[in-house]
Amino acid sequence: MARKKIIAGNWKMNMTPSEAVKLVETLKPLVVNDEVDVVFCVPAIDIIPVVEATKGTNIQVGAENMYFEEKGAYTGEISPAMLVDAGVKYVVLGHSERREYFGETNEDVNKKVLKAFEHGITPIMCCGETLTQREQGVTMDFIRQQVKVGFQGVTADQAKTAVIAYEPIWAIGTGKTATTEQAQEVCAGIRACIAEIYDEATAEAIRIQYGGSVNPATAPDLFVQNDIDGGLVGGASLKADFGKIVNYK
Ligand code: G2H
Repeated sequence: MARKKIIAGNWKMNMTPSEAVKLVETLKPLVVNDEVDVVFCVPAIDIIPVVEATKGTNIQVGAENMYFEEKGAYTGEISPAMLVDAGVKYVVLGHSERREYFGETNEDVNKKVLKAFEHGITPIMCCGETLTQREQGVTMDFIRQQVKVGFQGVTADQAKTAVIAYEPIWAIGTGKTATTEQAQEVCAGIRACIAEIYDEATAEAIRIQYGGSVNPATAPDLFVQNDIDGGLVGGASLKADFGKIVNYK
């Protein structure tokens, strides 16, 4: 069965709650496409107003992070149960900005991935290499490690429903999109890694996005590649461009 594309906005630390509602109202008519899963991953404080504002639409709401404990003395953190109760369906985990600025390790990401599944939230687990790693020719070794550790303890049935976002760090917010060939090559490598960990059926089912300066001009070529099942979109998800990306065909 063909995999359904998933195109997710990653708003990052943008949009106050009132700005978020205005943006949803602008984007609502533009992101209608039943052939694609459309997700808005938004700052924690925007989740409740965005869930409310997207009711009755095809838009699903995601979080940008989550803690791996159930509850307790973890000042400032957000639990999986809080997200579920607020109406969240997806959570971005292990984004390179979380890894770089907040010291998240592959092991932390793995704990979060497991916890998300436990609560029925679909993880969008990010991976990707730096420019130095690409130049040193270790891109796939590095990403395989991120995927293998990130998915430790995840069952095949869970993995089939997961989303992996391949985001080369050198292409994030820089305006440099990886070439279609570069993106397809790594996404195929990630799928092969999933086949090794699990089996072909799991590799065929899991959805792999490309992320990194996706825009309306680059999306069409990227999203028709065999192993690219949509995108995780940052900057362009904050404007009407996101509608064009969702309707990339
Ligand atoms: C990569 C991407 C979204 P942008 O981080 O996750 O952001 O499209 O701005 O490069």
